[in-house]
Amino acid sequence: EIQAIPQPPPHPEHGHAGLIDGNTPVQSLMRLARMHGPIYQLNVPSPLIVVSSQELVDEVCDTSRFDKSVAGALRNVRDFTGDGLFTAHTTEQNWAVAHRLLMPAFGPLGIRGMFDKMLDIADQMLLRWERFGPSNVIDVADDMTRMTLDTIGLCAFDFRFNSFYQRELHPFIGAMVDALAEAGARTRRTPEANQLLLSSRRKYEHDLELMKRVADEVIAERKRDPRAAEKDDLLATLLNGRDPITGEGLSDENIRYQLVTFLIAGHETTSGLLTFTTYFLLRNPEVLAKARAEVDAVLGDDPPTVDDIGRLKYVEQTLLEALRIWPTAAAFTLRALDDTVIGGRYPISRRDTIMVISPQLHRDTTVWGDDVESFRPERFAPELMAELPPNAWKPFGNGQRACIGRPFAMQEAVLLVAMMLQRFDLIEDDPSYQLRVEETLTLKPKGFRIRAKSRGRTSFAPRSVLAPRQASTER
Ligand code: FDE
Repeated sequence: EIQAIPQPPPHPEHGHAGLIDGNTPVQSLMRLARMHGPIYQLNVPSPLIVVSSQELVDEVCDTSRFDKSVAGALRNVRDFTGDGLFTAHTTEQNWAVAHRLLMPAFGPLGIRGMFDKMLDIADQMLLRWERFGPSNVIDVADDMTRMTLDTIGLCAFDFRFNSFYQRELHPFIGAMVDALAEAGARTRRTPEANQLLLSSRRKYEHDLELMKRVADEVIAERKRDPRAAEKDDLLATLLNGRDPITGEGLSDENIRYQLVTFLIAGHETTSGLLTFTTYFLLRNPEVLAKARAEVDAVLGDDPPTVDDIGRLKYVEQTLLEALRIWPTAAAFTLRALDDTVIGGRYPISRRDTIMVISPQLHRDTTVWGDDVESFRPERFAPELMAELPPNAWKPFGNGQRACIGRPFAMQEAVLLVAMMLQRFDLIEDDPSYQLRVEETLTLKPKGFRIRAKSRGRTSFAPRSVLAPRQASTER
């Protein structure tokens, strides 16, 4: 029988929008799900249908009936990422062209080729931890953000942000964080208010301009590089690639959008993932001990190699479990291709926006059991994973619009966690720290600090990084 989708009672003055805390929208939506169940509708003012049970999410993940919707905050993010991969509509020609062009660069082979660069940056961070010694307090989110920005910069664009040689985070990060926040805030104001708030508007325009400038600088540096023709990284593909189907390349404007897209998507989420994982490892000493034992067995005293990554199974499981509890890209939006009914009774119009709240999905007790809040990487043992019902774990989104950077992010994260455990004993700076999840479209633990005591294994860099020219002279 057709039934209306439950609607929470609106806030007396501000309607449904008044039920959402602008600083923590995802956590507000999770709270509403706990109160009103796995499907509810908010009119903000257009209908937003929030789903969070495995059963309903499985249904809306059917790509023959539903497609990604670029709605809400994401539509505003188009102000700076345009028809780049993340914010393009699936129907836009540029999505399909860029998808075909960039998939190989981020596939298994492409990622293997980035290993030495990932090691280079990870080593910069850990060398710094060594040099500053065990009394130095490390803001984990801050360092992980430097690490992931430098990694995407070097791997995708052969561009060094050199964040570990600067006191402040690169200005791109501030501009990005503020612009993402404003893109979110704008959905909660009327268009008139957005026009009238002059100072926010100027700041937003300034931030957008800054991101554009960084992208242009990266491109200009490549164009000046006498060895540009030898490079085959993501930037080379963007600049020179031709779509095998249409024979087309990307426009200058679209290349800039892709650059900003990869700089944002390629670091913010992974940085949060690494910070949450560090937090969970420190709060779960038995898990930490098990991960450490694996790292010592696989790596011993040697520098990690690309083939070690696949052997660090339990380390990988800790990351998958961190992504279950706090998936850092916490929501994705869909629309029905035609008017339809889900759950056998809830009518959905083509005009509605459907939102999947992944952290709530990942707390579906019918899938994960009653201990959904406990950090138990054992859940992701291969034999148990094979038994998971479909679409129960969605930290990387869905279907053809799922994360293109997944293998990249996982290789980077496994490598970093392994190197960190190989070389340091980690100590929480403030054991009374209470997890605070900060939201800037992505999620991150706020104010989590540690100290790192060297285990006596010192820095190393792979031969290819120390002597990049050697290989060619040997030929
Ligand atoms: C995408 C993505 C997604 C989906 C979204 C929607 O649907 O809306 C998700 C959920 C994600 N992604 C997540 C994530 C997490 C992590 C850690 C990451 N991610 C990472 C990364 C890195 C890189 C480079 C990236 N990432 C990128 C990306 C891109 C480009 C995209 C879009 C795709 C398409 O085509 O659409 C994504 N990513 Fe991520």
